[in-house]
Amino acid sequence: MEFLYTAAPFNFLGLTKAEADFKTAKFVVIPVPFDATASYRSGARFGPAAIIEASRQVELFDLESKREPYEVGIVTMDEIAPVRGSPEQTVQRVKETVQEIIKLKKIPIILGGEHTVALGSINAFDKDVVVVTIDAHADLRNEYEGSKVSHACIMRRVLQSNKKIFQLGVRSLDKKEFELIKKEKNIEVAFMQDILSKGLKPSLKKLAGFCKNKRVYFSLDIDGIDPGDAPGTGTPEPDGLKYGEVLDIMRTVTENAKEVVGFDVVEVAPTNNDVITEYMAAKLIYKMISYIKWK
Ligand SMILES: [Mn+2]
Repeated sequence: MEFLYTAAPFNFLGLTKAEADFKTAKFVVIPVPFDATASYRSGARFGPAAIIEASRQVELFDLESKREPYEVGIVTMDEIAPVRGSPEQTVQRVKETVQEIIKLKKIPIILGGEHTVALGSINAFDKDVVVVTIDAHADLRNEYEGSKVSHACIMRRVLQSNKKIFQLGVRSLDKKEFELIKKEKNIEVAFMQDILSKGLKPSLKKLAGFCKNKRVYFSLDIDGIDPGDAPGTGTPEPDGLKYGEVLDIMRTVTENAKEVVGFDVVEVAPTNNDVITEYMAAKLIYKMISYIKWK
C-alpha cells in the first residue's frame, strides 16, 4: 500500500513504483559502489548513492526537448555487490549483469564506482561496438601498481578486445601511453590542449565521423570535466571540459550513432563540502537519456 507523507523513493529520479517498472523500462540504472584500485583520493564507492540522492532533485521536465524524458521508462536496480580486493571478479559481475540487461533489449546505465567497473559493461558487448570516452586520463597503461585490471589500464584492456576508442579531454598520461596513441590505429584522441587552443568544433567533427552508423558505448569519467566545476572526484586534473561541452559531445554521439547501446558515469567521489559533482552527474545522465530517446 501507499502511505501518506512519503518522500520520493530512493531510485534514479525518485520515481514511483508505477513510473519505474522493470518490465516496460527502456533504461536500467546499475549502481556499482566499487573503488578498490583508486590511487589518489578514494571514495568513488559512495558515488552511486550520491548520484541517486541528487537525481531526486533533478527537474523531470527537460527544457531543451520540451518533454519529460523519464516517460521512456527508467528503472534502478539494487547495487551490484562488489568483490572487495578483486577488481577482476567485480568486473565479471558487472559484465554478467549487463549481458542480462541487453538480452532484454534494454539500455544499461552504470553508476560508478571507479572507472574499472566500465570494463565489465564494455566487455558485455561484441567487438563491433565502438567506445567514446570523456576522461582527463588516457587509462592506457598495460599495468598499474601490479594490476592489469585497474582504473589506469581500462582503455588498454578495451583496445585488446579489438574495440575502437575515441577519447576526449585527455590531459594526463605517461610517455608510453602517448607513444601508443601515436601508433595505434584503433584509438583516436582529442587532447584537451587542442580543444583549448582550437575550440571543441574540430574534435566534434572527427567524433561525428567516428560514430557514424556505429553502435556506440559512451563512458563518462567525471574527471574529464574541469575540477573547478566538478570537484568531487579522485584525481582532479586542472583545465577540463565545461558542462555545456559535455552536452555537445553527447549530442554529437547520439545524433551520429546508429544506436547508443549503453553508457556509464564513473569516478564521482563526493566531497563533504558540496553536492555539485553528483548533481551534475545526475543531470548529465538524464540529458543522455533524453538525447538517446529523441535523437
Ligand atoms: Mn580519469
